[in-house]
Amino acid sequence: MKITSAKVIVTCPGRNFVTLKIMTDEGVYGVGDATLNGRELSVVSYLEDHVIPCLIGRDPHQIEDIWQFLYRGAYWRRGPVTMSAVAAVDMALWDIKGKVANLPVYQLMGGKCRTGVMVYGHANGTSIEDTIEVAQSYKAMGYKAIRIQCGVPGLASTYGVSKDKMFYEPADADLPTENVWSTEAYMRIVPKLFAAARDALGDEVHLLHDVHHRLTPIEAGRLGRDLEPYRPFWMEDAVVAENQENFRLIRQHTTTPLAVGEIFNSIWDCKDLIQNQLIDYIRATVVHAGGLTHLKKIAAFADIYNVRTGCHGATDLSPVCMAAALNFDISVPNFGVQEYMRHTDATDEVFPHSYTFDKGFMQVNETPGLGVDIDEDLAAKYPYQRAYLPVNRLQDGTLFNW
Ligand code: GCO
Ligand code: MG
Repeated sequence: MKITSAKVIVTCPGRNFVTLKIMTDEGVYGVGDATLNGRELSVVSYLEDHVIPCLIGRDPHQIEDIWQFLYRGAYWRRGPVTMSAVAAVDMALWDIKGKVANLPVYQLMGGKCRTGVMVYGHANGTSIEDTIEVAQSYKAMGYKAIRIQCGVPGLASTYGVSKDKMFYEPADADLPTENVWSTEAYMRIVPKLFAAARDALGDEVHLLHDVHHRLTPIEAGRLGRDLEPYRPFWMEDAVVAENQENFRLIRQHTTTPLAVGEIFNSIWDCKDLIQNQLIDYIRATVVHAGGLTHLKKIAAFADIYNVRTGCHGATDLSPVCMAAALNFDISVPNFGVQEYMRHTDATDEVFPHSYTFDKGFMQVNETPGLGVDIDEDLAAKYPYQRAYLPVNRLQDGTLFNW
């Protein structure tokens, strides 16, 4: 079997998605997600100019060898652009292998380890009351795990809080919007949000929270401790993760479980945090961490240290990535939870898929391959629109982490 051609499809059914489609001499094709929010066209160029020419004529069954070729063979390793491109190829090749074998990809990765994939939804609102109301509606939809984020008094806008209650999309302008941040105000409101949420939602639902890289380690230690009485499932991205020593300090001050890694792109970003048991959940995800081939290795390494998976699953990860993630989640022993933000109807129409949601769990179903496709005619109706994530400043104007 040989790869005969490949193409990159960019579409914007409400937000931008980049998809790689690999064709073979046997007529079977595979799809892979290559979306990197706010930097989409760099991955398009990386694929078109530097990856696709190297794929033609190769045997699509040699997934590991092609992965190694693209990773080691570039000489310049890692980084979000490279690893998203490698991931797209990897996903498409697993899709092809599954279709040829007439099996869903999870069967090729060892079969089901569980009956369904627990997902968490996003409840957000400008006030605590609004957030609780939305969280109640998630609970009513059957969600067992809910991320709660609310507006911060005195700040005009905050990450994680959107106008549309069901579809959160932070890449909102053709040049970055500027947000303003106050750590003090944020640290005052979050424990109140958790107290109200536990009270209103009861003991059983898992409550999650994303700090979005905003705190120093000692502030994160404090927030983690303040949240302990409400037993959060996790506190995510409490600090920036470039200096991973940061997490040691947080660990000294709180037993609130820690999650990190949505912006990690290889096992080397995860290694020290995992082997020193400084985190509880690793959020590396299929599209940004080198595909299923690489994410399997990260998960296997994490398993040794009791770290569980919690794959990133925001709306900027296309249904192709979601399908791949669900095949991964159902088959990996140390699965924790999967983020699921739901795509809009327009996106779901461009990417027909077989995965389904029922009572807080997702099912991958039995479609051979990844179980997802792209409707190219429909995709062509939604041309690319430049969109950036916001930037963030402190109240005195200092540029900060978004
Ligand atoms: C999350 C995230 C996202 C990111 C977004 C950036 O936990 O879901 O932090 O909402 O901000 O994916 O592109
Ligand atoms: Mg996050």
